[in-house]
Amino acid sequence: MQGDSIYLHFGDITDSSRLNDLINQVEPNEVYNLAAQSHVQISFDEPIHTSEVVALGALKVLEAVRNIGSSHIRFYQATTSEVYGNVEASPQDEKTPFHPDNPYACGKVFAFHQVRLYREAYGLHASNGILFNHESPRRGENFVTRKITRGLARIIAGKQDKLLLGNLDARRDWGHAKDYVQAMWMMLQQASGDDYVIATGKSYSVRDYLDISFGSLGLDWSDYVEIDQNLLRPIDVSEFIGDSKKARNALGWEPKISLEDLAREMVATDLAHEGIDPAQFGF
Ligand code: F7E
Repeated sequence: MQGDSIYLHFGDITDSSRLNDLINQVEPNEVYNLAAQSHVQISFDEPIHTSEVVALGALKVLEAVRNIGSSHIRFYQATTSEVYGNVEASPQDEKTPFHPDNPYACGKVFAFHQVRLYREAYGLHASNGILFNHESPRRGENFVTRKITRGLARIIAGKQDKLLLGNLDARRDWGHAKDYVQAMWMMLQQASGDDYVIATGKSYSVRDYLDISFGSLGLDWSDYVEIDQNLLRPIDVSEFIGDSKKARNALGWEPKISLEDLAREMVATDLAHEGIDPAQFGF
């Protein structure tokens, strides 16, 4: 597919021969591997598919990059705060031990080490961005922030009465995807590859996110939210909070968008999707 400056090539991350062909054909300067089955709860239901995509998929892209034999290609791997799992240490930084608590996170730990190995063994300019949760109005509808803002907009539109959720006590370090994509790019502009934690350093509960988003429309979420036991995970990480001092010092990166502004942007966008003018609510 061709646009003004974007070419979209189709391919499957689990298909090595296609990846080899594409890397040969495109001859990229930078490769960002963001491909994943990235939903934690789904990874409990589909651990094998998740591992094929998340773990072996990353290795197949690395191999395709190595096979082309071009030393100029720079590689970014989307690693995740999920690699830390329920560790005692808080906040988590690049030295915090990994303790993955779901199949998705196990696959990401495998990929993390492959990236490090390709950097050390083959001299590849390869970086792991250990990104904590990052959200935007484009977030998939089955992740909690978007599920909440979309559900809220549908409640206002009269399309649903209730919002079913799981663990409201979980705490996450949520940032805006726009800030985090900037960090990915910054990593590949460095002289050599490395591993960096990207996080805001602040953690909020799902309850806090409900307060902010429903509160922005003057509503009390407890009038609408019900707990669905099926949405509770076999293990859920109770709190993530990241320390991104290394990225702040080495890359000069810092997050610019607050959780309040992110939630308001998501609420306003979901209202607009329902044909409701967010200005009615003072947005
Ligand atoms: O859950 C709780 C849930 O699915 C956040 C992915 O991008 O970030 C994301 O993983 C929290 C969890 O994201 C519902 O139990 C309550 O404690 O939005 P989430 P996640 O699992 O943190 C990391 C960094 C990644 O790498 C992942 O790929 O919210 N929660 N009720 C719920 N979560 C969902 N999805 N749906 C609920 O109804």
